[in-house]
Amino acid sequence: MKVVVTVPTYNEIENIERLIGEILAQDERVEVLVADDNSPDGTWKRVAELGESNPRVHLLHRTTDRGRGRAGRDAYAWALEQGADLAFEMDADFSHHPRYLPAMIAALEGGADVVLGSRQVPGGKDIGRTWLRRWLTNASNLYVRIVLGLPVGDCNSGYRGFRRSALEAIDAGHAFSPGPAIVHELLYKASRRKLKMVEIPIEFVDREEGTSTLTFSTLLRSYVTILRLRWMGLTGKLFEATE
Ligand SMILES: Nc1nc2c(ncn2[C@@H]2O[C@H](COP(=O)(O)OP(=O)(O)OP(=O)(O)O)[C@@H](O)[C@H]2O)c(=O)[nH]1
Ligand SMILES: [Mg+2]
Repeated sequence: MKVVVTVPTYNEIENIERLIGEILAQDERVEVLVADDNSPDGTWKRVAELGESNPRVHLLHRTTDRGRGRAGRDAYAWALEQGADLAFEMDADFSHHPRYLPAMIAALEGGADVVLGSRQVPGGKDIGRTWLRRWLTNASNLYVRIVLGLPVGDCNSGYRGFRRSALEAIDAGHAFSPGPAIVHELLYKASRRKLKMVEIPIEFVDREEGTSTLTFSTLLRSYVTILRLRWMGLTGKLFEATE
């Protein structure tokens, strides 16, 4: 069985090497794909070097069309092309710890189509964030859950895994969200396809190294995108749109 763990990166030089090491240590079937947008700090160079000596490490070096969503889309397309049976996505900043991967893999092997690393199920936690950031996360989570009618607790989780059939059912390789809203787009599509979703509790730890790419305008834009997603779902356009 082939398991691909994809990691979108932008300026994650402080995290990437240790992260890759810890991901690979979780399960010998795992391969890593880093989808880097030509990070000025040279994250992609480090990954390329690691890939030279380790065939389980792969780099998707993107030089145009920068974006968290674009990188995610291309990473899923790559995983499908390479024949992955299971594909995961996680952040590079250790907010999503690799130690949860075995339980997430087991959930997919046990029959789930989609698995989420979740802060919003018993045992899940949000650590090291300011109350304001936690409040923002909770409020935005509630908003997304209500507007899109999602059957899960943690709608904002970017830590997730899919069976191949699920990725195909939602056509993840052609996701249209350019930015972080790809997280919601794919979840909404999965729910519209009635895929079986399972949440695994995680302790979400705030970024310690590197800098955040989250800005207020990105946040606002993603609220509008949620409404757009809902509109597309209502008008039957959700699965027609690509880019
Ligand atoms: N390829 C690519 N990856 C990105 C881009 N923006 C962010 N990322 C990566 O996406 C993941 C999530 O981004 P974060 O900066 O951690 O966003 P966040 O978790 O909302 O905010 P902080 O943890 O506070 O920084 C990280 O692995 C980033 O390196 C981008 O434009 N292109
Ligand atoms: Mg982060």
